[in-house]
Amino acid sequence: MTEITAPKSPISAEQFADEIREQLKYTQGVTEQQATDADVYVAAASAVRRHLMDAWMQTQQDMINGDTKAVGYLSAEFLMGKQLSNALLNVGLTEQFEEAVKNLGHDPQNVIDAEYEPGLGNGGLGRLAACFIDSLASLGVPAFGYGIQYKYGIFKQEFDEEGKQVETPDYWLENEEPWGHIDYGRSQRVNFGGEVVEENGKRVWKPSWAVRAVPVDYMVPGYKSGRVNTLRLWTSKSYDEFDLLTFNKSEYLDAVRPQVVAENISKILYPEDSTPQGKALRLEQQYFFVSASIHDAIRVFYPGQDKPDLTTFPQKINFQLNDTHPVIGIPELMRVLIDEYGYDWDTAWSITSKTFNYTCHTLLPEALEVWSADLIGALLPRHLEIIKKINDQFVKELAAQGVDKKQIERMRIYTDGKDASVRMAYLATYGGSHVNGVAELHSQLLKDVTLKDFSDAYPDKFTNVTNGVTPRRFVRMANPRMSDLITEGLGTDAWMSDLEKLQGLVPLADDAEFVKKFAEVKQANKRAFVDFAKRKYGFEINADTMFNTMVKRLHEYKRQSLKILAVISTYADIKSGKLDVDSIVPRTVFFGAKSAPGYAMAKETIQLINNVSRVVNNDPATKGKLSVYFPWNYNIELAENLIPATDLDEQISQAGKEASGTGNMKFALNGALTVGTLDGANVEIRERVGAENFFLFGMTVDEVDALYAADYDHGGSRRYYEEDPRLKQAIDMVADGTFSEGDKKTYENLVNDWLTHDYFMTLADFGAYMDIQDEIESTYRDPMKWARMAVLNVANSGYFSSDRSIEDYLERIWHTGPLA
Ligand code: 26W
Repeated sequence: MTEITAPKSPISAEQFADEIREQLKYTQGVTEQQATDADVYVAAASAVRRHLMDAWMQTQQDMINGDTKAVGYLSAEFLMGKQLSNALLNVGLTEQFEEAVKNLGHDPQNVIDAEYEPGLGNGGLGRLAACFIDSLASLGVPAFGYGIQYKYGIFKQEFDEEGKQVETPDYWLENEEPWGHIDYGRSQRVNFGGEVVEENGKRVWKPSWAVRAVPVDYMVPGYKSGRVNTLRLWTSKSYDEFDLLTFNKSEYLDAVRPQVVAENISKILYPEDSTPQGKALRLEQQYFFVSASIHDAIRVFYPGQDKPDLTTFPQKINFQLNDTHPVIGIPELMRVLIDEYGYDWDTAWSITSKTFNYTCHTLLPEALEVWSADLIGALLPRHLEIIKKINDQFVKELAAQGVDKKQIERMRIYTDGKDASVRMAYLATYGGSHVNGVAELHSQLLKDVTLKDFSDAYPDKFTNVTNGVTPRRFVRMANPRMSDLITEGLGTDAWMSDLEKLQGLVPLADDAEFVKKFAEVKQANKRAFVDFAKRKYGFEINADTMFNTMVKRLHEYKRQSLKILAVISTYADIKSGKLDVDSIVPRTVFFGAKSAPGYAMAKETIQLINNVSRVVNNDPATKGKLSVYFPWNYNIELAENLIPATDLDEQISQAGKEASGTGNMKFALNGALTVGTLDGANVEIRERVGAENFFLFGMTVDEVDALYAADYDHGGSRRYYEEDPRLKQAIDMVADGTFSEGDKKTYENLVNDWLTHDYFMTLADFGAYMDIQDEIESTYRDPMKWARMAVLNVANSGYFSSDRSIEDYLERIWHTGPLA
C-alpha cells in the first residue's frame, strides 16, 4: 500500500523536534525530560502556529490591499474539534510531527489526545461553520469567521445510575490553550441599554452600559492553499475592572459586580437547539459579537480612515448570517452608517441590503427566533426604532407591489400590539440580498411553506446551497486506512482537494481485489474503535458484528425513539422465542446524543436507551448477538472514531423536518450504508449513490402532510399500536417496567405521547422501518455485496464536500473568489 503523501513542508523531523524543544525550554520552562504529553502538545501547537505565521500575515495583507471581496461568516457557533492534527495536515507537517515526537520519547497519539476539545457549538449548525471556514481557507478565499469565545462550551454529558443525562460544565480553558491569540489592541466597545433622545433634529442613542469586546484570533490554515484565514472569537470584559469608590466603602462584591455582569456575556453557550429561549442574555450575546464584528470589519478594510467611503463596504465584505442568531447585525449596520458615519437612510439601506445574506437551517417554525419588542427596546432602544422603520418601509414596498393586506399582515417584521415582537427570519429575508436553505428539499419547503409569502414577493432572493463536510477532517484524518486505499486506487491524493475525483473509484467497485481490501479496511476500523471504546468507556464490543450507528442531537423529530423501539421489538421476539437468536445478523447498535437540559421528552428517551442497553447487553438470551452502546458525551472526537467504523448509518427523521443533516454525508463518505427517509440531504445522497445502494423507507413529506390532515397527532397513532403486534409488544415492554426494574412510571410520558400524540409519527413509520431491516440483514449476509455498495457510496459522494458548498456560495451568493 502506498503511503499517503502529505504535502511536504521544507523542514525535517529533526528540525521540528528542535522547534518543540525550544518551545518547551524558552516558552514553557520545562526540560525535555520533564515534559508531559500535554507539554509536548502545547509546544508542538506553538511550533505549528509559528509555521503558519508568515502565510497568515500575507493573507491578511493581500486581503486588505487587494480588491477581492472577503466573506464574513457570522455564527454564534463554531464547533471546531481538536486543532493539532488538522493544522499539521494542512501545513504539511504530519509525518515530521510523528517522527519528532517519537524521538522526544512520546507517543504521537497521546500528544494528540492531550488537546482538550473545544465545544463551542451544539450540533450541525456549528460544525458546518467549522467545515466552511476550512474550505474557504483551502480555496484561498479571504474570509473571517466571527463568533464568541464562550468560556463554557456545550455541557459535558454523563449518565447517572438510572441512565439519566447529567450535565456538567465544560470549562475548556482550564489548561493552556495554545491556539487562540488574544489581541487587546483590536478591542471594540459594545453599548447597551439607555435611551434615545432628540438632539439637533437627530436621534441619538445614550446607552447606559457598555462592555469591552476583546478578540481571540485563531488561525484557519487552508489545505495546500498557502492561505491562512482568521477565526475571530470575541470575549467580553468589563471597562470598570474595579469600582474604587465602592471598594473604598469596603463593599467588595459590589465593587466587582460590573465586571461580573460584563463577563457574563461570553460566559456560556446556550445548549438549546431547535427551540430558542427569549432570554435577554442571549440577545446580549448576539448583539455583542455582531456589533464588534461589524466595527472590526470597518477597521480592517478602511485602516486609519476617519471618514471612510462606506458605500464601497459591500465590495469589501459580505456577511453571511448563520441562521437568525446574528440578524441583529442588519439594524446595527444601519445604525452605524446613519448615526456614526452620517449617511442618510436610503444610502444606508442600499449598503446594508447588499452586505448581508441569510442561511436558514431549520424547518421547525418554533426554531425561528422572535424577540419581544420590549426586550429589544430595553437593551437596544435605537435598534428597535430602526427595526420599526425598516418594517414601515417594507410594508409600503409590499403595498406598492400590490400585495394584499392579509398577506402583508402575515409578513410583518415588527408586529404591533400588546405582545409586540420582531421576527428575525423575516428581518433577515427582507434585509439581505439572498436567502438559502441547506439542501434541495429544505430550500423548496422554505419557498413553499416556511417563507412562502416572501418567496412570492421576492422570488429572486431564494436559492439553495446543499451542505457539505470537509474531506480533510472527516475523511483523511478520521479514516487514514481508507484514505490510503483511495489514494492507491486512484493513483493520486488529489481527491483531498477535489472530492469529485472519488468518482474514479466507480470502476473499482467491480474489482474484487479492491472491494476485498475495502472490506478489510472497514474491519480494521471496527477493531480500532473497539480498542478506543475499551480505553475510553470500558466497553467490551465485538468487532465481528454489524456496527449500526445513530449519532446526532437528541430530538423527537430525529426519532431516536424509532430506532430504540425497533431494537426492543427484536429483543422481545428473541425473548418470546419467536425469533431464533442464532438466525439474526449479529448487531451492535450505537447511540450518541446530547439532549437540551430542559427537554423532558428527549431526556426520557436517553434514559430508555441506556436501560435498554443495560438489560439487553446483560441478557444471556441475546448471546451477545444484539447489543446497544451509548457512549456518553458525543463530540467531534467520538464522531471521528465511530463514523469510519460504522457499517449502517441511521438517518430516520420524519420527512420534512431535518433541514439537511451533515452526519449523513460523513457516513456515506466513510463507506457506511444509510437507512433513511426522504428527508434533508438524504434525498440528494440517495440520488447520487444510487437508489439500489441506499435503504429507503418511510413516509414522504406529502404522506406526512396527509396524515396530519387526518388528525394523526390527535389520537391517530393508537391504531398503529393496536394493529401492529410488533409495535404493541415493544411499547408494552417499555410500559411494563422491563427497562425500569419494574417501575411503570419511569417512561410514562414517552408511552403516553406515543399513544395519544406522536407528533413526529414514529408509530406510523415503524412498520416500514422494521420491514427494511430484513433487506438490510440479507444484504449484510453477503459481505462482498455490502462492501461493493459501500465503495459506490464513497465513490459517488464527492459532491458532499464543503469545498463544493463554498463554490456554490461563491457563485450564487457572494460573487467573489480566491485571492489573486
Ligand atoms: C436556540 C435556537 C437555535 C435554533 C436553531 C439554535 C440552533 C438552531 C440550529 C438551526 C439547529 C441546527 O443545528 N440546525 C441544523 O443545521 C445543520 C447545518 O445546516 C443541518 O444539517 C441540520 O439539518 C439542522 O438541524
